[in-house]
Amino acid sequence: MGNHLGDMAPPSCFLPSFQRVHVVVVGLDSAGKTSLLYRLKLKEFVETIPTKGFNTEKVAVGVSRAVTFQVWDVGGQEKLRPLWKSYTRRTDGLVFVVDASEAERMEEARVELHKISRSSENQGVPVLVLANKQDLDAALTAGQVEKLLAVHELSVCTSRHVHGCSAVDGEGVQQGLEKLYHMILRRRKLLKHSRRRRR
Ligand SMILES: Nc1nc2c(ncn2[C@@H]2O[C@H](COP(=O)(O)OP(=O)(O)O)[C@@H](O)[C@H]2O)c(=O)[nH]1
Ligand SMILES: [Mg+2]
Repeated sequence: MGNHLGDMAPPSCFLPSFQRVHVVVVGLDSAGKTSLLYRLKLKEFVETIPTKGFNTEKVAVGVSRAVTFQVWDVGGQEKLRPLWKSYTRRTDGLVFVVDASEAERMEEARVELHKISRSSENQGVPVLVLANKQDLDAALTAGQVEKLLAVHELSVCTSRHVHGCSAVDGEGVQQGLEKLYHMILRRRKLLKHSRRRRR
């Protein structure tokens, strides 16, 4: 799967739109972000190469596949993480992917999750944590991942959900994104109401 260059300007079609749903997938290197993107796009597991910049695809979400998400998958290596902010600017939702079989990297993941979610532009942006690689015996459950990432310590104005999944067999991927979609809709409604009240 082709990698786009990381130093390209973030896309201009990133502006908020009520027709489109923009979602950015971040997380440590090797968590399975690109595999999840192509599982959603192609409905199969594909071998990936480490992402140097980003990949982006339109994917259909929901039981009826009625909602189209533009999903941005951003490289997770340490040197690429400062770029996450450029992609999450004005995003509708954040997907934070963790390799649930790597308990020893949960602390590193916790730090990055809190950093990106707390950044000023992402205040209140709904967060879906995907505890990926549930097909492996060593995988921690969604509940265990939730605790280790201290998800309850995210800002109270951030709706969040932790879902177990596997890019290999596709379990839990669509369900997780549907949950994110509902959180995004709820936030849009709240923002609309508060704008009306201010007028
Ligand atoms: N067992 C298992 N391996 C996975 C899964 N998702 C990704 N991988 C593997 O994990 C490695 C990193 O995946 P990749 O999608 O490139 O991770 P990224 O760096 O987060 O984009 C690859 O060897 C994948 O084949 C999964 O759900 N289960
Ligand atoms: Mg990748």
